[in-house]
Amino acid sequence: MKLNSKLFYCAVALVISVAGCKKEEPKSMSATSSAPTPTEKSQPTASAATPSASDAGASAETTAKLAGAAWALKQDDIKNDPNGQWAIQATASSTYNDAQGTSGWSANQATGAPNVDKYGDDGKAWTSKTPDGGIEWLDLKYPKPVHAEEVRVRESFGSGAVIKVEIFDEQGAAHRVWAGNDPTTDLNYLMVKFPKTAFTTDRVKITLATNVVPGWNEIDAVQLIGTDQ
Ligand SMILES: [Ca+2]
Repeated sequence: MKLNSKLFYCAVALVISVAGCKKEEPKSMSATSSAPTPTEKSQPTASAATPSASDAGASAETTAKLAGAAWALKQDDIKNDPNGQWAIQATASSTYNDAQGTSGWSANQATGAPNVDKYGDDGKAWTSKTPDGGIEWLDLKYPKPVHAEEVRVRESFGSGAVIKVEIFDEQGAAHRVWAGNDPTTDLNYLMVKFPKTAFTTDRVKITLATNVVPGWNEIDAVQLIGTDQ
């Protein structure tokens, strides 16, 4: 009996100490394991540029949460931008599986408001016939001609392959508003800002070099920002 109760207390003590250890371990582990998250998802942090996100005292977890909230707010702001329009028609250099009409990955999957919720291969976005073939383009039409000042390309997979953005004037002449190295990563927008155009436009063309980012490069939606005047 005595031995049994001794054993019992020993066991209880052991359980408590183990439980104590267990509690502490995940805590310190979660701090280190969540630390890489903000840097891993550097795009939302960088594009959000929220001063509070870089508060020295903020824990890694808080920073990640703030970055997540900033990302969500940005998505919402863009979706509801009163000067923003989503495409109503689109053609492309090629489509996966030669998709036509509104089939998955067709050019038309890049029309309308964004509808891809998660970074990854998704038929609700446009992609080209081959993943790494090289130059591909997406040509989009908008309901209302505007004096444009920005184009926002929502990339949903294999982000970072856009090399050029053009808009077209009333005479159909192309005006290059951006060319360069696309910094987009994850599910996010390439935001191309430029001085408001004197002409009006209702057409945007996005050119990609699909070979620069291995795998499928998908575009969920493209927004044209501009005003009547
Ligand atoms: Ca889409």
